[in-house]
Amino acid sequence: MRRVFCVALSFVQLISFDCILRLVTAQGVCYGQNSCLKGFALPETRSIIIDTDPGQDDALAILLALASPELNVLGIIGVAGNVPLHLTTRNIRVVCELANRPDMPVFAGADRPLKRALVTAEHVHGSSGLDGADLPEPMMKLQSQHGVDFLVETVMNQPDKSVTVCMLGPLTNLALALQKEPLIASRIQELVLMGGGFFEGGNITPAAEFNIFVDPDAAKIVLTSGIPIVMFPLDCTHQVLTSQRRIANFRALGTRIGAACAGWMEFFERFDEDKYGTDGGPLHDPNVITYLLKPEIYGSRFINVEVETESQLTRGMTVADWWGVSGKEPNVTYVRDVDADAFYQLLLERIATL
Ligand SMILES: [Ca+2]
Repeated sequence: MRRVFCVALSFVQLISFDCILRLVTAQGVCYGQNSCLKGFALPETRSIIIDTDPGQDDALAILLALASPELNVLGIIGVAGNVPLHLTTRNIRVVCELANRPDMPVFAGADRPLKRALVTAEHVHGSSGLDGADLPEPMMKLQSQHGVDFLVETVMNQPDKSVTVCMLGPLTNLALALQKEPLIASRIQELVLMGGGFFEGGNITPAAEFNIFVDPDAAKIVLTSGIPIVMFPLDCTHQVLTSQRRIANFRALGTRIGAACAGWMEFFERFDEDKYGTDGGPLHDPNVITYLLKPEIYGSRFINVEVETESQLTRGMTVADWWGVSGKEPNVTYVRDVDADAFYQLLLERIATL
């Protein structure tokens, strides 16, 4: 009986939760996306847009999202960050093809920060941004629509508060989208972002984390937008370190994807091991996706966070009012604790299914 149920569940997953959702909604059973599925013994699906600047850790985050049936990835937008835009949009497509998802809509977004010259991080990620795995040039094409227009259009056209935005790089595209259509702020279900740091200090300057440092003006627009924000700062991501054992687990999958993940992590961690004196480097971006799948492995506090945009010394610093001493309204769920073993177990389990 149980086996029959599992087979039926797999079949149902194959025909897509969206179809079921539309069917159920059409019959007038319920109206909200999440509430609809609660009556069924199925995982809830969550529609997400990923905005990213791959980056080896971005690549792992994208693979995790594509491997997770609970997530419906509506599209992936590239932004200039770790490497210039023509490389981040290439790398997104490399990863989609690696995951056998050449159908995924991929868009080019902003090629520079709002007000400043682009700062990149080839010293961490290699000249391609995705060094460490030998993968072919992508065949799939970029969409012709600009990524910012895709973001605005999707949030405005999908049901209210049904789209979660996952930001894995500088926040330029979301800031441009907010400037173009301020109404998206009240329509986005949740914004989950990797960026910032307070207790750990910075990783590109003593005060600033890279994503926020590259475009602090965009970060200011986003942090003051009123969107519900969950933030993964260095204070959290520095706890999820790769290690020889964890990398070996990916290689032991015996798949092309497992080998690519292991190669990326080995490349990526060399720089961080030297920098931090640790065994392994922090895998920043996948936290944004693991949070959507297993929020219970994280610990957070709802606090006020502001970004410094002026100071030469502390530009891009995220000032986190952890103790509530400013009297300012909280605007960010600031994640500070993580169960690192549970994080790696989930990442490995899901990527093993690709
Ligand atoms: Ca990134």
